[in-house]
Order: sequence, then structure tokens, then C-alpha cells
Amino acid sequence: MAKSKYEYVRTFEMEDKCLQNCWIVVRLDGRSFHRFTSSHKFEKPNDKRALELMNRSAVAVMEELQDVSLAYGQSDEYSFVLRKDTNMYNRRQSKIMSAINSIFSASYVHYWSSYFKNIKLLYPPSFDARTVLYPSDQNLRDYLSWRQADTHINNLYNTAFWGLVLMKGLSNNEAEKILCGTVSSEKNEILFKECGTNYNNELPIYRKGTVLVRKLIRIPSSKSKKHVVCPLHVDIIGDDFWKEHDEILNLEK
Ligand code: DGT
Ligand code: MG
Ligand code: MG
Ligand code: MG
Ligand code: MG
Repeated sequence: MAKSKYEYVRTFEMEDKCLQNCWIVVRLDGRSFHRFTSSHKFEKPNDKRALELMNRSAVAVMEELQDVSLAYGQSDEYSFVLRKDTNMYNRRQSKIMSAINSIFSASYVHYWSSYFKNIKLLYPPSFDARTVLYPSDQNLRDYLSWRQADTHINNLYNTAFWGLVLMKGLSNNEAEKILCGTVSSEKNEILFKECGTNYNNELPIYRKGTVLVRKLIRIPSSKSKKHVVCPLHVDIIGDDFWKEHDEILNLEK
């Protein structure tokens, strides 16, 4: 087929191929979710429906894109880890990141009413995205540890803050003053003494976030097995998780 005289514009496209041998991490984060969560009256400090909707949307990404080997989510964010040997979209960064964001955002809207049954979606939620490359397994583990440590720090603070406000009736300012400058053990103690809450009894989905992994499951009443995406609410900072799911770093399928 003859080329049109306009064809040259393609030469303006930029090369954005992700460096070989690197883990590709795409992290999405809800845009202005401070506003979105308050408009839709999300429960404080954690709305289980919202977290489950985030998880459902991330499962949709993993079902659609087989090279996403693991995902980790908390609050209004989700990180997707692609196999370091992936050749999806010829490793083009913008293609990978935009496909993930689009499948996730569309799924969030699509599944909204399954989780927020009587709450109308008032306006379209949206997410920003970034891509980061990690050259070593240790870098990848440190990245995921960083996100899970963030989950812990934020959730402990938020649980204590809203415990003081909603259960003890303190004002936002009073609660903030009490918690200002406290370390983890002190927040645990304040929660226990003032609110009768043992932080360790809070739901694991709140304390640990959600990690999605692919597991080979035997189908009941048949000999065959199939891969399914499983949500786990476990520690991913220590070695146990990586030993139990050694296929993630060893790249076996
Ligand atoms: P951004 O990301 O710069 O566009 O701005 P935001 O407002 O999304 O800020 P971000 O991502 O740092 O913080 C997430 C917001 O979402 C924060 O205001 C708390 C809120 N949020 C997330 N999960 C929940 C939840 O389960 N319940 C409630 N009430 N709020 C939540
Ligand atoms: Mg953000
Ligand atoms: Mg956000
Ligand atoms: Mg966020
Ligand atoms: Mg096309």
C-alpha cells in the first residue's frame, strides 16, 4: 500500500521501551480521593466496600493481563508488578501503563454498584499512574515493603484518630494533639486505653492491605487445575511470603 504524505508524523513518536531485565511496577492512585471519598460518604477510617471494589478492579487487570504477576493495594492506590521478562506491548511504557489504568478505572465504575449497593456514583472517579523500573529482586521487595509499611503507619494513625473522634467524642483538633509526636507503641496504647480497641484485632485487610497472587487451584470434581487470582492479607515484608510463593521471583509459570 502506498504511504500517504502524512506518514512522516510517526517519526515524531518517542521510544519508551522499558529497560530489559527490570521489574516493571505501575502504581495507580485515586485522583483527589479526599473529595471522592467524602462525596460518597466512605466509612472512616476504612470502608470495606471501597477496598473490595479496588481489589475487584485489580483482579480484572490481572485476568486481562497475564504478565502481571502480583499486585498490592491499600487506600486509593494499587501497584502492579510485571514479570521482568515480559514482552507485553514490546515493553512500551506508555502502552503498558495506560492499558492497566484504563482496565482498572473502567472496572471500578463497572463494579461500583456491586459493592456500593444503594449509593449512586455521583461523578466519574479517575486515577493517575506512574511506572518505575526495579533492576534487582531486592529493589522490588523493598518497593513492596515500602508500600506495606505505609499501610501500617497510616492505618494505625487513622484507627487511633477516628477511635478518639468517633468512639470517645473528641474533636478533630483534640485527637490530633493527643497523637502528635507519638510512636507506634504509644498509639497502640492510646487505642487500647481510650477506645478499648486492640489494634491487632483489626481486620488484616486494613492492617496489611491486599496482595493479589496467581495460584494453581485444583477444580473440585475434576482432575484439571487452573490459575486463579487470590487475594491475601498477609505480611510481604518478611521472607515467609516470598518462600511460600517462590514462583514470583523464580519466574516459573
Ligand atoms: P491525590 O492522590 O494527590 O490526587 O489526592 P488524594 O485526595 O487522593 O490523596 P491521597 O491519595 O494521598 O489520599 C487518599 C485519600 O482517600 C485520603 O483523603 C483518604 C481517602 N481514603 C482512602 N481510603 C479510604 C477509606 O476507606 N475510607 C475513607 N473515609 N477515606 C478513604
Ligand atoms: Mg496521588
Ligand atoms: Mg489519591
Ligand atoms: Mg493515595
Ligand atoms: Mg488500536
